[in-house]
Amino acid sequence: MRPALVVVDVQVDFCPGGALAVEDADQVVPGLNAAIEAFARLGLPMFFTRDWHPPNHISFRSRGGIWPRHCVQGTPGAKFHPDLRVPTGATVFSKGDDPAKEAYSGFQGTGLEGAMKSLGVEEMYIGGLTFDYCVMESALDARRAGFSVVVLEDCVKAVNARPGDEARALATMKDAGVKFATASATIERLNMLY
Ligand code: VGL
Ligand code: ZN
Repeated sequence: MRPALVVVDVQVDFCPGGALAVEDADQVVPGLNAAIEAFARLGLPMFFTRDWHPPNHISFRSRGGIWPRHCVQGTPGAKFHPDLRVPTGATVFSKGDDPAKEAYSGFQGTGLEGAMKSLGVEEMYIGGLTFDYCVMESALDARRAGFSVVVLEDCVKAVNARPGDEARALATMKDAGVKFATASATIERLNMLY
C-alpha cells in the first residue's frame, strides 16, 4: 500500500508558551522529524497542514467560540515549530481560513484528498497536534475517503479542552478502523518495504 505522511498543525501557538498551549506538545517534534527524514529518504510523499485563522475566526472566545485566539494568519504563533524539519518545497495545506467556519480536519476545504489520491496514496501515517481535535478529525475524514490510517501514537498530544476528550477520541478513531503505531516501528517497517 502506497504510504504518505501527514503532519498536522505543529505550530508555535499549540506548543508550550503559545496562545493555545498543549502540555508537552513540543515533544512530538523529534519523532516527527525522524518520520520526515525516513519518508524523504524513501521518496515517499508527505504533506503538512496548518491552522490558519483570520483574526475574527468563529472559534475564538471573542466570537463565542471555545478557543483563545490562536494561529492567526501571518503571526509568529502560526509558524511551524522552529525545530520541525519541514522540507523545502513541502506541500502545506492551510485550514480554518474562513472566518465563519471551524475546520479541524486537514481535509476540510484544502485539496489534501485530491493531492493524496493523485499520487496513488492508499495509506496515511499521521501525527501532530492536537490528537483529540485536528488529528482525530483528519483521521476520520481520511477513513471516509477510503484511506487506511495509522496514527503515530508517540507523535501526538491531546489538548483535552473538555475532560475525557482524549479517551473519546481514541475510542472514536478505533471504531472507525484507525490503527496506531510508534514512529520507530513505522520507520523500521517502511525501511523493509521500500
Ligand atoms: C486545533 C483547537 C483549535 C488543532 C485547532 O489543531 O487540533 N485545536 N484549533
Ligand atoms: Zn484553530
